[in-house]
Amino acid sequence: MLFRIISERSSEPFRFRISSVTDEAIHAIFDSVAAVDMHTHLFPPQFGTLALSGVDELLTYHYLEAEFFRLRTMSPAQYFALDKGARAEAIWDALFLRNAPISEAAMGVVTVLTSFGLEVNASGLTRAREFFRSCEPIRHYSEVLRLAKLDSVIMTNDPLDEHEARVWHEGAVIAPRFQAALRLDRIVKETRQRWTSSAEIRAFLEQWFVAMQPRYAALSLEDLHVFFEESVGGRVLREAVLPVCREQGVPLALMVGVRRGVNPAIGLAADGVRRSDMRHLNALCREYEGNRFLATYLSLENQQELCVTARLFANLMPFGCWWFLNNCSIMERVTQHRLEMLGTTFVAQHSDARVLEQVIYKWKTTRRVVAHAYARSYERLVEAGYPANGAIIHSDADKLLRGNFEAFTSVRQPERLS
Ligand code: RAT
Ligand code: ZN
Repeated sequence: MLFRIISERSSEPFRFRISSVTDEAIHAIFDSVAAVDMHTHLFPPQFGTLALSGVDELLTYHYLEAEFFRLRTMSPAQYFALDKGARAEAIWDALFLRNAPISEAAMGVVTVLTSFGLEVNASGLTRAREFFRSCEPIRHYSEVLRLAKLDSVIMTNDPLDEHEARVWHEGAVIAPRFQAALRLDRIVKETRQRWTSSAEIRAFLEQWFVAMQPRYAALSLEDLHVFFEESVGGRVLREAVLPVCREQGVPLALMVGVRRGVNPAIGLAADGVRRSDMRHLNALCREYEGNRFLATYLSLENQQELCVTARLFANLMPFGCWWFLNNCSIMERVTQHRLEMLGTTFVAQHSDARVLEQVIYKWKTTRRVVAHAYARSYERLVEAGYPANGAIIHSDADKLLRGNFEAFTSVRQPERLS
């Protein structure tokens, strides 16, 4: 694809020559924009053992563990009886030396190692271990965020996790580029054991909103019908979560379509996917118009309906291609479709990284795929007669990778509880 880009603003910081550019220029723009990673499981070093980094952690990522079990070289029970180092060695041998690491997650490890000048070969694991051991943690964090071109990273923070709660209580100064997202899964699940009234849960949430200053609160679930049920979970959501989020001006992120624990034997990889009934999201956006919702759906079948719902409700922001959708081919298709249906009013992607260095490969892929999808639409736009404009492309890239999330989560509109 080749087309001309005309811009009156050649002094823009992204600095590309405005006279004749290909979609390479669009890729360069998407590559240059600093992103916000709005959903990860990363922690800065202040969180001690929760902050995962290095080759053994990369290899024992649950996405790879699931692929390892497919090979049937070892049962899950045998695997989980090993220590972390031995698990990493088994996966390295099976998925990287005996087979081509062709899957998205396996290829990602290759990308990470290559970005540090490391190779995948018989001595590669030993070398990689030496390399990561030699890295000074704080400097290494900055270097990884620089390589991934991330402005900031949003964590997943569970106030009921004792280790985490201790760090927050001790008042540790959290690295400024790491921000909180208050995860509600356990709070909703364990309500009955812990609290006796919605007022108590509201007080608990309010206290943690103050301590964490979360960018959003988040809940993963199989389906949203629970919001409308006469159950303990339903009441907590209606009487505590929704009002507190509204009052504090904090969006609620809904991560929908996960079936937890389908095969518990394989640990963190145990979860599956199911298609959801979109009527509940429609009802939530309509009946709770004072709330803002970020939403991501795990099932490919739900993607079009999510776009349609977002066209109906401006208090809904679709985000990312979550987990089993975070693959090149699906991400491209979903992003293309969102551009066609929503313009640039969505958050293109998050990494879901659990191990620090994963942001390097996940963001490299995201930038490439989102730029590609955008370039395809932009080419048609230029063909339709629109004068191509570098400044607008830059601003669109910024919205998709950072700005839409920032704008949607920054508007604090305090309201009184009724
Ligand atoms: O993508 C993942 O790593 C999953 O295990 C989940 O963490 C999921 O993203 C979630 O946040 O529940
Ligand atoms: Zn996640």
